[in-house]
Amino acid sequence: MRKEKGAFCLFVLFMALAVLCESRVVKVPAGPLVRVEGQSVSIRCDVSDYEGPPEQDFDWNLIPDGETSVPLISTFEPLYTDPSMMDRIRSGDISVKKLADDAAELTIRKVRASDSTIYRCSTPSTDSSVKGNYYADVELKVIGDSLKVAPAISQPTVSEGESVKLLCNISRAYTAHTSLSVTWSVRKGTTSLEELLTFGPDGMNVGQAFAQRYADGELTLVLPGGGSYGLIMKGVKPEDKGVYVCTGREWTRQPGGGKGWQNILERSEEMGNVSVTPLAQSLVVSLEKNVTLNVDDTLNLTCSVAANGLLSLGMEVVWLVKGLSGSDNQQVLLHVGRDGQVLTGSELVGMSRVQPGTFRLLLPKVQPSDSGLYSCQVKCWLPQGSGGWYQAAEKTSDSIQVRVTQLEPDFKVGLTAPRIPQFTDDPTELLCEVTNLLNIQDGRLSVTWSYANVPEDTSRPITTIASIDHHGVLVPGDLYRQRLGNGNIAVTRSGLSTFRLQLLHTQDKDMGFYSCSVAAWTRGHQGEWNKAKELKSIPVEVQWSSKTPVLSVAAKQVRGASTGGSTFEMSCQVTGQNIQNPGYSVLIRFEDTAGGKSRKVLSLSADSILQLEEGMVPSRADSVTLEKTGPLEYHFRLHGAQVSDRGFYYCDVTAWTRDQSNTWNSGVSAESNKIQLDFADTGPVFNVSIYSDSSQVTPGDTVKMECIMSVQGATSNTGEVAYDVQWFQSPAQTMENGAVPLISMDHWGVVKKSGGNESTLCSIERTDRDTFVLRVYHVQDRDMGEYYCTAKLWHFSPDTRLWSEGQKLTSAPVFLSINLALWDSMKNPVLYGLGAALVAALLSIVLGLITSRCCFSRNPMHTPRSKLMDLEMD
Ligand SMILES: *[C@@H]1O[C@H](CO)[C@@H](O)[C@H](O)[C@H]1NC(C)=O
Ligand SMILES: *[C@@H]1O[C@H](CO)[C@@H](O)[C@H](O)[C@H]1NC(C)=O
Ligand SMILES: *[C@@H]1O[C@H](CO)[C@@H](O)[C@H](O)[C@H]1NC(C)=O
Ligand SMILES: *[C@@H]1O[C@H](CO)[C@@H](O)[C@H](O)[C@H]1NC(C)=O
Ligand SMILES: *[C@@H]1O[C@H](CO)[C@@H](O)[C@H](O)[C@H]1NC(C)=O
Ligand SMILES: CC(=O)N[C@H]1CO[C@H](CO)[C@@H](O)[C@@H]1O
Repeated sequence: MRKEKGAFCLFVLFMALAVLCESRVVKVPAGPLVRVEGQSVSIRCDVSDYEGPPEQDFDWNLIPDGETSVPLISTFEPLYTDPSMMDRIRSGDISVKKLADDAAELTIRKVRASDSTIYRCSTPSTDSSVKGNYYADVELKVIGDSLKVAPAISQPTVSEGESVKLLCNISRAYTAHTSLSVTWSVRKGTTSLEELLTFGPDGMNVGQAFAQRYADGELTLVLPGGGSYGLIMKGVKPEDKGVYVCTGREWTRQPGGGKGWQNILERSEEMGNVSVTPLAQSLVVSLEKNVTLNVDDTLNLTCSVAANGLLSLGMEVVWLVKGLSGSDNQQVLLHVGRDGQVLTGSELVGMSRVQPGTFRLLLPKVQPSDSGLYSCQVKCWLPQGSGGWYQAAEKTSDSIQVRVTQLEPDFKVGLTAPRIPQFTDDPTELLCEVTNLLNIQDGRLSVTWSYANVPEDTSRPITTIASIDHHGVLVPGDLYRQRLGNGNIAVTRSGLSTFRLQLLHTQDKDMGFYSCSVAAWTRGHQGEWNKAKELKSIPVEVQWSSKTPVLSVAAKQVRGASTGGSTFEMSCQVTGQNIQNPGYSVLIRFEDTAGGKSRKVLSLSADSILQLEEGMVPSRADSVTLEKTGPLEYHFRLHGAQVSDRGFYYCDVTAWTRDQSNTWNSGVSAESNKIQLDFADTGPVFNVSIYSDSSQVTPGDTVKMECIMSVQGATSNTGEVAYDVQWFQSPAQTMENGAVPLISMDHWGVVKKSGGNESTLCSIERTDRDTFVLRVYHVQDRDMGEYYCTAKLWHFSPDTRLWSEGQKLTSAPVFLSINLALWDSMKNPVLYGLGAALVAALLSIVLGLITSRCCFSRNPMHTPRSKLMDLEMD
């Protein structure tokens, strides 16, 4: 049957060949076919241009060495197979299948390495003649699975904007007839793989999502060769984070010589996690510490930026300032763009880029209004795409405090005491000196003096003595107002920086601690004065041992008056202690009885002015003296002590000190012991003397004779003495024999004349208290003779209020002589005789002068008697 059929086929073939001159063509795919062990391979075999029946048979043989042929399988003969291959045929591993009359396919389900050989497809001839080829060979190569993918990532953590290199090494053992491809892809989160780029086997393919970035040049393929494939991804962004996967594929050409590729091997390896640190996370913007500047200084602030990938960053810097008070708004001081262009800001402010990431702000000539909280804001830009940028992060530094202050005045205060009192009432002088004065410019100083009685005790109030304010006005403290007002305390200023406090009379209560407090005042913006600094001196202690002045006076009797009219003397010795440069005034006081009423007698002032005090009658001024007889000794003398002077005398001494103005100020006083002046009251003592103005009278003249009493021991102003006066004309002896007085006046003023001789005419007159005048009228020769007066003293005792009789005294005699008629007769001869004697005397004088002249001799001249008065002329 087959023969028939074959014959028919051949016939047809023949016919066809006859018509077309055809010849048989057996065709298998072009080889070699490459398969990996275990993979399946199907080899199709076509036959055409044959004669005979349309249905053809196919035999597959193996040609291991090019000559021997090992039958493998046949579509026609089941027993065709070589026994060595039987098992695989039976197991169906190797099979053949008719695809059409003229096509069959050999399939090996799992190729083995040993399957690598030449496979021959042959068709038994149905042709009328042998024409064309009856078989075709194709080589099958079974290779091992040697594909290896070794990925590597340059760094697992990259910063935003940086690049990451995704490296993939692919290797395989067999390279002929196959091609490789490498694919980079990423899995973000749980989503499926996203392809970045595939290289090979023909050309390159970019994943859809990455097309733009590839176009922007952010994906670069690096092919160093040797199976190493790198992909550099630039400008990574946080969303690029994920697990990167590298897939290597081995391709073989599609059977049939088409353009397509068949993937025979594929291997994927996770390259690892790439985590992207956002720029915002690594960006640190900082400013330095707080600054304090003086006016006109330059503000110099440095803003430091730290970030990963600093160099590739574009930075936009904004300097912000906010006033110090909470209500102030933040303002932009300076805004510099990425390209260094100033977007906002005045010309005064400058910013420089010291080095990448370091910006320096300079603001010259700062004013207090520039004080504030400064911060620096940095916006970081990263390149994106072709020439584009995007803002990746923005950070503002902590603000620092800039304080602009005026230069504070500075100085030192020293307090010294040029004068500290040694005694109460001494002057005190304190000097408050300001030194090392800085930054005062047009400022001023004020001073406040204060006093405290204990040092450094805050619980005790400090008393303000006075201030000199910054206008130079003296402001007295309340408690010192009066003493400042009367000049007792002086607060002055000398020069710019020296202040003086003077206490003219330092009192015990002024002892304590004095300090001065100096304040510097500066002008504010509105011209107001502000106290910029105040410093207090260390207190100075004003202290002296407060010795109370002691004054004592000791009186001593120098001469006691034993009788009335005698002299009384006493001295006072003054002892002063703790009195500085004293002067003493001495007052003599008198008391009738010890402890009785005191009268002032006489005083000697500190300036040695003697004064009779009101307790002494002016008429006795000459009776008392007070003298300074030693530095501290005073001498009092009382002449003619009277009864009324009896009593107690003592010194009342006052110590005086001189103040600044040299006037005396009284201090302590002291009284001495009392010295008694006492004597027995013997009544007044007196002398009587007689006086006549004319001792030689001619008869008929009136003669005047005075009986003068001088009284001592009694006050003489109140008529406390009186006299019984008698005039006698007779020799003293006769008087003693009971002569009769010529005339008398008793102490009542009653005049009595002796009645006997009528011829003597006389009168008696009391011209003052102590003078009694006797006048004898028409003297005759019988009136010639001795005259004398007697006087008996009467004195009034204030104690007894009675007149008492005192001594009786007789005066010396006075002689009254009378020129009789003899004198008249002798008058002329005597005158002539005297005249002649005078001429002779003159002549002798002239002669004597001439003689002395001629002889050039000088003889002492006889002084003429100037006065010739002789009352006793017999
Ligand atoms: C990839 O190959 C290069 C050179 O061929 C080699 O230097 C590198 O270490 C390899 N990397 C890996 C991950 O094997
Ligand atoms: C990648 O990171 C994710 C979480 O960040 C983690 O769950 C995963 O296991 C990591 N994969 C690799 C390959 O390290
Ligand atoms: C700067 O000054 C402010 C305000 O006085 C203060 O709170 C801050 O601690 C200061 N900072 C430094 C670094 O001294
Ligand atoms: C600013 O301060 C820095 C140091 O902090 C210094 O090097 C620089 O010279 C200063 N610039 C000016 C203008 O003072
Ligand atoms: C009285 O005179 C005598 C003699 O001249 C004299 O010594 C005496 O002191 C006088 N007495 C008085 C109290 O004056
Ligand atoms: C009383 C008395 O004295 N008489 C005399 C008066 O004067 C004559 C003359 O001188 C005397 O002789 C008296 O004795």
